[in-house]
Amino acid sequence: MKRFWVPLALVVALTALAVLVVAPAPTLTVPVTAASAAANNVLPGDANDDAVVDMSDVVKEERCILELDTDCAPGADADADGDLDMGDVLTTEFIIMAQP
Ligand SMILES: [Ca+2]
Ligand SMILES: [Ca+2]
Repeated sequence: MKRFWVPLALVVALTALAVLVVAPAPTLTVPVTAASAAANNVLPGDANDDAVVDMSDVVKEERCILELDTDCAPGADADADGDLDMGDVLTTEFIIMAQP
């Protein structure tokens, strides 16, 4: 019986891996109605508009992406591409990690 389950488990694992590798990643993009951060000379990543980029901005961006908040500052568009998505969250985290 074990001879049957081991190859079956291997096939299931490889199929799941193939689905993860081949399938395109879902995208979640929420347009930002305010102009991008670069256009307004605002602090990139400052989603809550307190003139500091910290983890509260990451939380704010995530809440705006999930439409739990609607008052994200233009700095939420941290990568200045005109929309708010997980790329901005990552960019904000990179900004935070680059701070001394
Ligand atoms: Ca902030
Ligand atoms: Ca963006």
